[in-house]
Amino acid sequence: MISAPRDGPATRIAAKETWAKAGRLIDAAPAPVSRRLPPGQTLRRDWPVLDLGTQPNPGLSDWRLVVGGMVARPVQWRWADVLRQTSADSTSDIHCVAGWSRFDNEWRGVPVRWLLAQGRPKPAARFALIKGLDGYGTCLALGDLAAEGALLATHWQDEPLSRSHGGPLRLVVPHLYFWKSAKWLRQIWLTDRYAHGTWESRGYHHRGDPWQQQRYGRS
Ligand SMILES: Nc1nc2c(c(=O)[nH]1)N[C@H]1C(S)=C(S)[C@@H](COP(=O)(O)O)O[C@H]1N2
Ligand SMILES: [Mo]
Repeated sequence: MISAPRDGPATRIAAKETWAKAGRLIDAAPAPVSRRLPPGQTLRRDWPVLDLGTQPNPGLSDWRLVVGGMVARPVQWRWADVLRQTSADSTSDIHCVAGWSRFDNEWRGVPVRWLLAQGRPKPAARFALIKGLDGYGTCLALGDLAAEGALLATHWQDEPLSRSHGGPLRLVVPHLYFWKSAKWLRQIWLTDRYAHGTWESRGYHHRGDPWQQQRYGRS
């Protein structure tokens, strides 16, 4: 049974009209930058390029993305398959463990959740080993990889993602330090246990939450 709300739509519309006339919240102070900037970070406007010294340049005809390991239905996409998937926009801030942050990056790509739904992770799958074409690797908990806003990014600020920033396709997991966002994405391998990637094996944190300053160490 649906009971009539005590203040109906007309009352709510009237309230909003009053707020609009009064300019409610317009004069509220914007959130201070520090509330958007995690501890120890410095804001920059440019976008540094960080890699292991090589920038792969895959021909799109040979390009493949593989999702395997503990999945019921392994996925292998060609570039044309990527273009056929659901795409979404997501604006987020970059936080690099090296201490710089960059606000308001407009990404477009395939939601990671969509990709995982194709692969159907087995119940025992808990982590994902991510590999880039340059041999780079990183490891994420499946829950972090499947977070709202996590994308397989094809575009940045309405332009195809440049090769230097990981094009044609990179991972973007905005709530973790940027080293978890593998460039030149090649493979996602689901497992039941954590394994070190490139930076994790060199002392970087297994999770990397910038708000908790999870830069180094394993706990
Ligand atoms: N394949 C690959 N992905 C990678 C890296 C890399 O060297 N290779 N570097 C990581 C690190 S440490 C950071 S800070 C970001 C840098 O991304 P950018 O060059 O687009 O700023 O990519 C991450 N993903
Ligand atoms: Mo980084």
